[in-house]
Amino acid sequence: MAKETTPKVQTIDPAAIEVLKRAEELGYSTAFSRASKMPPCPIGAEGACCQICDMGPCRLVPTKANPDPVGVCGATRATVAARNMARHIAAGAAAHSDHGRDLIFTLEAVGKGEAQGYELRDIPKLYAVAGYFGIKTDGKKPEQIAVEVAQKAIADMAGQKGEITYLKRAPKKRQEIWRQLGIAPRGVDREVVDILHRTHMGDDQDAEHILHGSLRCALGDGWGGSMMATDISDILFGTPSPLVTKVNLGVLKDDEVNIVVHGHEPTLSEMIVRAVNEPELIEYAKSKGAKGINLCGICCTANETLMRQGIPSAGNDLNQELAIITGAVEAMVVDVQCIMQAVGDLSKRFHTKLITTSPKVKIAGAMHIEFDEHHALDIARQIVRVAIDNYANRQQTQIPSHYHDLVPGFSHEYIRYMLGGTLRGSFRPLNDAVMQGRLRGVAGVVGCNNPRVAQDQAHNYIVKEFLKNDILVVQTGCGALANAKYGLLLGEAAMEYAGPGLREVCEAIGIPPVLHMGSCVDNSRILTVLAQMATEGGLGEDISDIPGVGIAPEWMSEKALSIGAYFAASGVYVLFGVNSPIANSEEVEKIMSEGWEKMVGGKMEFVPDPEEIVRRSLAHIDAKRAALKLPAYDPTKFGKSGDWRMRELLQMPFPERIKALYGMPVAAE
Ligand code: MSK
Repeated sequence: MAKETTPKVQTIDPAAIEVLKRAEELGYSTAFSRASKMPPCPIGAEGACCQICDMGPCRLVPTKANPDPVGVCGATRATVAARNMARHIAAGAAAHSDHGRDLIFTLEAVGKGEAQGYELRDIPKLYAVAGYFGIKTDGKKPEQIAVEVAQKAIADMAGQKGEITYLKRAPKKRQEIWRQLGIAPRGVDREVVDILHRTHMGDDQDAEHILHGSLRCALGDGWGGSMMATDISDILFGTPSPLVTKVNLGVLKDDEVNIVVHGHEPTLSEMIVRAVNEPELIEYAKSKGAKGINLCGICCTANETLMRQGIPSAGNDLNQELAIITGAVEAMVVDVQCIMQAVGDLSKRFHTKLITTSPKVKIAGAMHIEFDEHHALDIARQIVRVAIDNYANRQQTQIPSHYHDLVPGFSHEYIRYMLGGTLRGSFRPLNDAVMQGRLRGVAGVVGCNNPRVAQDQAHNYIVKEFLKNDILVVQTGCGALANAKYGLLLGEAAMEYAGPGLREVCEAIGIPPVLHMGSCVDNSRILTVLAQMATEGGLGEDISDIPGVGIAPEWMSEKALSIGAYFAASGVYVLFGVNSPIANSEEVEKIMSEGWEKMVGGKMEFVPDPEEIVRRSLAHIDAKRAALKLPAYDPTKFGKSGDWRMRELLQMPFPERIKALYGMPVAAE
């Protein structure tokens, strides 16, 4: 029986604590309370349950009498844990890549002039993507190029033989490793089917071989479906660059119609952004007694509109129920992925209209207004009207006052630009900072919230430890929102949390020490940064040479496992928190750690203790520095410059300050 916990134990977010107390008073359950009452199934949690045929389900739990149990068919613990993991990875890859597919269809419709409301916002990026696909652009209109890019991209996803086009965006050495190992992915669709086939009853039974296949599938996601989703989103909606916006439940407004977009796909939410700014709809909201329309987001649909349009975010994944419990949400508009079924029932206890919009996703009791890229703006207007009409039904509200500013929008294009300007954009200064030891290394800290651990706590702890140790952090998804809530995605955070070398880098370039790089599919942007660092020179020849790590401290979704696997296959050491879904098989743990490291240079480990995650990360980064023969990390060499020095000087009493500044004492009066 799980121990029931209190809001203060379940989250470190003051806004969430406030709303969880309200939920308790009202007697409503949330993911927090349900997780605290219902312990995870101990058999499933460790990957010990096999459900792939009707001779089972088999529970492969070792006992004293039977230390090495097998299933009815004879499947071992290693086979079952590997199959379960491979299926999770395939499901995650399918979700990301299908998201990419829908964007490709929208791009095609825009090119053909059949998509109402959309335009091609980043034409240079369209040309760059056309270049990857070998499409000739001379004399062609952007619309025609868009159609050709879309058709090539769809064919790429469905490729049956050969390898996906974007693989050539990886460093040469990495491409060769994949080809030699036979894990260069064909189309992601084929790789997902391959995993579902090979893990069917009576097929692949060799744990190592099953997991080998899962790497190929994950690569089809990271360097295929996800990377295309990112590129095409940028072409359609603009490549992000930094702007200032806000995050947390305090962005909801008491006197305006609140619309929350939630899920992952930017296609409809971008049209809703347009609709809420139309004078006619604003006037309509005013005619219903509201002061205006307030659009905000949850999860990754939030990240998409946040980084491009500055639309505030009401928070990360575990805030979805909490937003409704404020009583202030007129409509929660959901598309795909990470939408808890509980929001259906919960929305009925308030006045909130839950509106499903994807042809793939319906929730019992929700209103369904189906998205169609051909009429997206009209659909967006219809949704906004539903929300406005619902304003009159609002009852008592309780909106927490907490929110924080953040600066999102660090696309890899922007990072390149900020490191050298328009004419000399390059990753050279970043590589130099790592080589000098000013930066000890780099880390991607990404992924979800999980109510099995205190919301945001591990994200926050790990990132602060990295900053203290002069590690530049990049973030995506709910992890980025987790740390944005506490001010870590602001320039000022460098002064407060960064070690001396990282602080100098942030001051010199004028960036926060934690860079928001987008939504879950935008982990592909991190792959691009790593590829460019590897090819820039000075940090080896491959991603696996770079002193860096990837962490998912509070993961919960299958997409996170696909992301972890494609980073490992790309040469990165990846650590997951919370629990280990392969704990029932030491053999599988060894394959994914030592085995993968020998084979692809990256590895994936599940380490529930955040302190141990930091310890292993620092050891790995230092080992990579030593392998590159870089100077050992020494923070005492840096940090006596810039704003920090100015702050020290300003804190000195007057005579000492003059002496420090001019090297001479002040003459006595
Ligand atoms: S939304 S996959 S809870 S990061 Fe991308 Fe957040 Fe994880 Fe969903």
